[in-house]
Amino acid sequence: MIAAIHSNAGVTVANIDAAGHVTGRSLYLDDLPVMEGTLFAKVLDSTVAHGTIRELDLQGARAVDGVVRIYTAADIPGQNEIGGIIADEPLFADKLVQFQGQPIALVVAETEEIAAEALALIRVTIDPLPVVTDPRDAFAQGLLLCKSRVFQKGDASSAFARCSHVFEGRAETGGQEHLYLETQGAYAYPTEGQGLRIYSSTQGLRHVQETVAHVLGVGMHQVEVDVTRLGGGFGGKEDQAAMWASMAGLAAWTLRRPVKCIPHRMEDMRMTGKRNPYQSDYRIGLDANLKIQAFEATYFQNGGASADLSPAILERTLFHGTNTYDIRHVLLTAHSCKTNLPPNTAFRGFGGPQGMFVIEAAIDHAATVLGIEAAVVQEANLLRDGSEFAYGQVVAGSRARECWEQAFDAFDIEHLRAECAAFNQANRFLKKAVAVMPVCFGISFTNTMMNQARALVHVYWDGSISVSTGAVEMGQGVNTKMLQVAAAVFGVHPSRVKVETTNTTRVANTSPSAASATADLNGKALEIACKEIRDRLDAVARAHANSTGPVVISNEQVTVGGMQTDLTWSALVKQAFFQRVSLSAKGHYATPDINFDKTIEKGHPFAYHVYGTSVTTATVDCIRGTYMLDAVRIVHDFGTTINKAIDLGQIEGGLVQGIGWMTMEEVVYNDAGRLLSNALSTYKIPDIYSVPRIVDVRFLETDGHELAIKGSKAVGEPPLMYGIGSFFAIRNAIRAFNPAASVPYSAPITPEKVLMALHSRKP
Ligand code: LUZ
Ligand code: MOS
Repeated sequence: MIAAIHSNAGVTVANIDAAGHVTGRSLYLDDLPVMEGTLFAKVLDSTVAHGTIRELDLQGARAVDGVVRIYTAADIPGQNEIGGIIADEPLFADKLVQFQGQPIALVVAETEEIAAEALALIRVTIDPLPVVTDPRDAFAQGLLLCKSRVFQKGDASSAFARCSHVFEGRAETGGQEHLYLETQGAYAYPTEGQGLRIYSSTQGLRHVQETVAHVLGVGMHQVEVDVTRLGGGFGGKEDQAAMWASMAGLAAWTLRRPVKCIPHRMEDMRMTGKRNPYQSDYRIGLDANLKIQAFEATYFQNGGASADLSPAILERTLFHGTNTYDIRHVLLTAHSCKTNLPPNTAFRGFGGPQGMFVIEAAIDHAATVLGIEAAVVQEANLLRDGSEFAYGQVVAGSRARECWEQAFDAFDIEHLRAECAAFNQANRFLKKAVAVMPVCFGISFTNTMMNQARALVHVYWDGSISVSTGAVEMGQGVNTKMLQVAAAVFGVHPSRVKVETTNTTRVANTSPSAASATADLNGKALEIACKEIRDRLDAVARAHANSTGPVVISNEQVTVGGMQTDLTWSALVKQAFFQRVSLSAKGHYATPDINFDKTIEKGHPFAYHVYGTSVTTATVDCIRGTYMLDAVRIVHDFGTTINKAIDLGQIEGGLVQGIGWMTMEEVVYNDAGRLLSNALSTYKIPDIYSVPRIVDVRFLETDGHELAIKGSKAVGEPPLMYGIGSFFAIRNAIRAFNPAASVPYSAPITPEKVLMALHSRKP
């Protein structure tokens, strides 16, 4: 892998988790020492996608030796309700089941094997009802999870009449299984005096805490949630961790014994929701200069059986419906459709990628018919400062053109195209093509309220430092970034700093670690807390040096007013302690200047946007329908990165995950709502062989953004959308073989679809 890095950013600290991960010492949920008396819980889920439960016979299961208790909806002391945004999701199906995989009962036993044995003895009789799996069908039947939304700018319908070229069509994208290496799970144990502590594999501690409290009918203060780290989340554990925690919590609470509830891979795959599949209609109008004058899209989101996060995901689809283009007349309509599938949920990009694919399909459609490169249309329409998004935010600090131009320069795209043309001349059955994918992603939770975070910092009197924030480490390196922030404020060596587990008792009311905003929000809160302690220490240092000058702590040495003192970091801390100065502080941060008014669908919801451009080269084997990605070359707007190695890892991981979504990961349910791609034998994710042969990431050097932590722009989700380029590169290669090929805008573009397209003729 080639990584040409251009940045003058500061010292890179190695990921503090790296050694633990490669030596197997890092602790995950299932590695916690098992407490004596621990019970094991297993979920019985519905094998019918829609129906009414006529009979639930627990007799046989109850009789199994070692079964402690079996829970159903009737056994819930509080509310049988776990919905995050809308209260439409029962923990256990009561009368009605609405998807295959929906929990009906929970068996709690002395061992996991006993629980599994008992599970098999439960008899459920369900009278089937009609099953809907297709979002357009659901829409036609009026089955919606929430109110439909419309983003509007200008007057699209009349603008089309003035356009020289108008194209319309359909685009669809599939679901995506999160496939975090660590499955979902929770370990709950009762604490003294009606308390409960829950170790959860979750991105969203507050949601777990409030859901468990709600299910038990107690206050949030009685439920403590603790997270060391996750073996991946990708959005799948933003809200859907609450179910497993509620199961373990319910049993631990009522039995007053520790209870573990960790699903196996196939249980996890069939019971949890995935990325929302979308089906969409588009209409695009261009003038004679290829400026997009009007764009219209209608999105049918497949939400599954309950709202979960789908209403918020729907919103982000609308925010990113015009990707990185300046379009005068826009009309975007989004419907969240209720189907009999597991509730679909957050997945890296959160509806943004689904929206961006549609406009990229529309542009590609226009370019195909006009006989030009899509890049010509893309370039003619890139955002400029002063452009206005359909949602009213005015573009400032756009890097869209810089990224685009630097990509064309650095990677010599004309030369890449010429190489492809020469190769295609020389090869009859192998065809190569290039596609360019510019990306613009908004940073902030679209729900303004969620853009807040807190941190708690203790400096111990030996000079070591304890840092707690609301950030959850899930492989993205956020703990390393938090450590860097604290070490920088105090001017100490990073080894002085311990980043603690994420815990609701130390840091309350966390927003989930999501929306690419975790390092920004928690880093800013942490900086505030650290600076408060630093200010107190500075006062002590000034008094000691008898000076009013500025205090600098660097390499643990204290300088006041430019004069070296006899104080080291630890001597200063000790002196402050002896003077009874507080060495602890709490920081609170709320992103300034953001707002959004849903009644008019206008505002300034994002702190800033992240930009980038990828250039993908693909080779298609026109006999087999297989393909290979030769190279993905990227210019990405990192700002002033705080940690190059970690940010590069996020780009590479996001890119490959996006490629997987676009080309090979196919979530398949049959008409009865049964998940067919229910294991790793039937669900293909990218492996080392499907990674592009060349991944070349260039850091666009910019001043960053004041709302980004230390100017280091958010990097979690934006790179996933570079993967969209792989769809279009493959599509272009197919058309190099067969210029009349019909290649529907239907992702993933699997080898089967490629083969069909290669030998198709336009309808
Ligand atoms: N989660 C969420 C997200 O609740 N709101 C968001 O805007 C968001 N964006 C991206 C990923 N997760
Ligand atoms: Mo996410 S999709 O940022 O949990």
